Amino acid sequence: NDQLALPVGITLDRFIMRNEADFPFATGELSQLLRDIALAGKIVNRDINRGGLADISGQFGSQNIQGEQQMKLDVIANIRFIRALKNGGEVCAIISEEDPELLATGNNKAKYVVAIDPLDGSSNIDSNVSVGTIFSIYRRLTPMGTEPNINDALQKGRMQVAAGYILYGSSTMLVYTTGRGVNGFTYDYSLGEFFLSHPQVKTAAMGDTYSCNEGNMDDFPASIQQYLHKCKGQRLTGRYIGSLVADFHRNLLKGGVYLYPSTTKNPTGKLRLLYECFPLAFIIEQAGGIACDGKGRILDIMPSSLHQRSPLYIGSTKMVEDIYSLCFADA
Ligand code: AHM
Ligand code: MG
Repeated sequence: NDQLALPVGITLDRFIMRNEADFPFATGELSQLLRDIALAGKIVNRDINRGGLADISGQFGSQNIQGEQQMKLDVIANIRFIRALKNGGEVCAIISEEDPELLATGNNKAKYVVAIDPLDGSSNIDSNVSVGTIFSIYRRLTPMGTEPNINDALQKGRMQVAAGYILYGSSTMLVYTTGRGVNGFTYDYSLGEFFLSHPQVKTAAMGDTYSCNEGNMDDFPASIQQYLHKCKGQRLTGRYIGSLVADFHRNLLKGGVYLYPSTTKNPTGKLRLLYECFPLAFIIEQAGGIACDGKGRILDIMPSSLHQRSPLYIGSTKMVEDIYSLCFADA
């Protein structure tokens, strides 16, 4: 019976609305902003699913019949999210991985600032590997009604109001937190809706998976090399997709640790604080895990530039603490 096959869970919209009712002074702006992001995510999801047809239909990243280069999916995703955030009207400034400067939306009366990586891991698309969108939301620091400036985006991770990601994987999921736990929603294609599938996600204190690019092992700090030897000694499982959202999501659900240390090529690490490390650190802490850069908590770092990088060790608390103590002994 088809009727019975329909999901009966809570939709993302309803969930957001219910949660809003818990805040006595909520104006609905954050709720609207989350809905705007979810809508842009649905559109990008559609673009990605058609991405495989690029070569035969002359879409993303290929040449069209006039010989002009078509836009890459990460550029398209950037346009989609920026358009949704601008039109939504709740955001005064955006910092995107795709744009070097802070982007003022012109909505000077809006109170939120968004940092976003519109399509992380996009180099994986050609081989049909999962990719993701990562976002982080802050309250602006400059007074409402004025032009936003760079200081609105340069806040400690701890100041985030909400953060989340969309994983375009074997199924599409949106996972987010507003500081009251982490909830995950799975996209139902036939209905065009996200449904609550993973309420109040908690990560294990100890996992059996470690994820890093071991090809760089000889360039890692001694403490991290030592940690990896320990993982192997304990016969832990090595899993590395090379797509941050996918690696993070697996470890969140199953327990484990993700490592992106400093290397010779990337002396301060590869991943970006504002739209990669901070949002995932907020999520992991809300799920009972932890994130550090080898010196301290990720969420306590005060960024000094928009595209600042940081080493990242994130996941199950016991594993990250283990890394931290080795780094500490090394220093
Ligand atoms: P990107 O923002 O240019 O896509 O790079 C970020 C990606 C992450 O998704 C992934 O975890 C990491 O880079 C992989 O890096 P590497 O190929 O060095 O292992
Ligand atoms: Mg990225």
